[in-house]
Amino acid sequence: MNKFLAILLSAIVIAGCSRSAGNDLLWLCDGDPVVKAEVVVDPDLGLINDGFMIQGGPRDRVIKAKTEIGTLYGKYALQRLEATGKADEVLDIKEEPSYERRILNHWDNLDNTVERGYAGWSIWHWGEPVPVDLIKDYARLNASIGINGTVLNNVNATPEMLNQEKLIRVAEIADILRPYGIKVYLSVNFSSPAALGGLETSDPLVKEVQEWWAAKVAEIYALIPDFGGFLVKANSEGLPGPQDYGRSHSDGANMLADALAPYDGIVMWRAFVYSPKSPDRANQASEEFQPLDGEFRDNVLVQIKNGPVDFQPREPFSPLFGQMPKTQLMPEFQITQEYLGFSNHLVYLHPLFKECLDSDTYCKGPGSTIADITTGKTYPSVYKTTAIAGVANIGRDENWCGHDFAQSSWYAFGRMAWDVNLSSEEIAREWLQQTFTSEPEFLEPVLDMMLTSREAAVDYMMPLGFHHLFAWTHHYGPEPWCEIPGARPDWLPKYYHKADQEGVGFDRTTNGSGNTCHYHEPLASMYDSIETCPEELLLWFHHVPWDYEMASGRTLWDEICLHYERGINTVQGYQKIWEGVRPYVDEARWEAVRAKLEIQESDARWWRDACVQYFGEFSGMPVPQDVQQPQRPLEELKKIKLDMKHHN
Ligand code: GCV
Repeated sequence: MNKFLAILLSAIVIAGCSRSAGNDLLWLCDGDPVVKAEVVVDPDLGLINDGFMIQGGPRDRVIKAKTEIGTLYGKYALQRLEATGKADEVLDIKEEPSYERRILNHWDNLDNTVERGYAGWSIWHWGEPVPVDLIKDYARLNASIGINGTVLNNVNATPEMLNQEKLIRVAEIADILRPYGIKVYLSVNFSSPAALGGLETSDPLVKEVQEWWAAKVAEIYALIPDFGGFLVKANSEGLPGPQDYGRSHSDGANMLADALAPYDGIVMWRAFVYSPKSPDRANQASEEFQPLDGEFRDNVLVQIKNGPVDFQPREPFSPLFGQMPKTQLMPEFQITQEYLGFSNHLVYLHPLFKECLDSDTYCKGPGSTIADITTGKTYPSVYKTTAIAGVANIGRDENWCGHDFAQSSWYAFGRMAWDVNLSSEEIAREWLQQTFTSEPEFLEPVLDMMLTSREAAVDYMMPLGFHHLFAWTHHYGPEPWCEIPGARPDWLPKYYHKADQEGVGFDRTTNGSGNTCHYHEPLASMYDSIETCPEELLLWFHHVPWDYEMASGRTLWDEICLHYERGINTVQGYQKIWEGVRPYVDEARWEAVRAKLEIQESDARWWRDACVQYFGEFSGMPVPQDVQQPQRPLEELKKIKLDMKHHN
């Protein structure tokens, strides 16, 4: 038999492009999705995982891969090249994924609400008939950008998720996703043996508990032979975990890993832990996890949020990435905009993601970036697998994400997981071309809008290292004054900004919480000194006098006011850009984005008015003359209480 398992010479209609759920305006659905190429599956090719090659000119084009899924990725890549006008010449492309596992984390609950989801109810339609076409569309979109795994349920997991009835439903979803190369994973609740299985304990070192998990895992694999594994949030924000029994995170993770190992399943154990007792929330993950370096099984990855606190508009990278050289680590990003204006604000997130991945931890000398560590380049012998996670912003909304431009961050997450070296501009450009048009009069200004949008949000929400100034529970608008009787201090903005008459900012230096020591040199010294700390992180690491002279020669106070104004001006500029590109966009999408920009502009002014007036009470300094003065009185803003749920 010919060594090629399959050779197809045909017009290839990309499988599943059914448009059944109103998706004609998404990437890879615009225009006629037909490409001509010979498709070759050759297991002997020198390619990693599901990599592919595209060779030849338009008349003799060949797509080669070791696997069927690799050829599918090749077809999507060729289609993307066609859609972006790059397929007319002779091609010689070889692509291999940066991460082996490229995973979406859905924070979807069994009642179909979505934690921090702003695009409607869960697409899994729990308790309703399986929406086969919708899930196929979801699978196709994800496969087209290389995503190959999905955690179906919230990390705040209910034990009920592991009921047999639920697992049968999960198997049905897995069957729909499989042809697109997407594996299913589940978040599990650590106390499931007691809560669901009726055992007296969920102590990971107790034999009956281990047997319970082994039996549950066997049940799962009988239904889903290619099941990916478990994601676990343990001893975090009230969720149970091994520490409830005096055991460590590694005891808990390894017990689950042993149950999954016979089936090649993995455990993704989250490092998102913080105890109210710790003097600095930013230190907590390192304090708990660094001593466990080297203690985790080969099929465990420790999943770390990009920053040490919680998906803020800007944080330094989590120092934990540089502190566990003997452990497989994976980054977690938040695609859903919990802290970035929900689905109301246009904020393209790739620059935020890339800022983290490109950060040099110096853990093995210069060049030890988070991308290199987590793709296994820095410590190759430690990494048996590699993975990256993004908290999904997907819901049942017609446009999937609530804001047409929020799709771009989903798209960017997938493209980045496939190729960490792609720039924010490359990804944004190709997304715009496939989703809207390649007309330069549209493309260039809108590209500029996307590329500056993250920095604009930092400016109008939390410039210069401010963080967590958000309103209680929903995290939408500003509430730096927030006080909730009896609340955990580290859930309140004052814990983070520490404003007083002298100045503002969290002293995380060696004289303060000591967080700067969690970084390797030269970063530790750089962050520790107010002179050398980058201004964009100044108030993250330092308590700074209001009249401190900034690089511009202005005082800190004046710079704060100017940043807020700059953020507002930038959004007002976006409104003008959007007016200008009206001829290039269909009316429905144009109007939807226009309406969202109006909200964003008004919110930016709300942020400025709230923060400038509130902090002005501490600084005692006036808003500079050349900056627009606040418009709404602080007392009025303090009365705003939004009744926002975790989904809309
Ligand atoms: C899933 C933050 C969010 C929570 C989220 C948590 C986490 O605290 O506000 O909604 O819970 O992060 O990542 O586990």
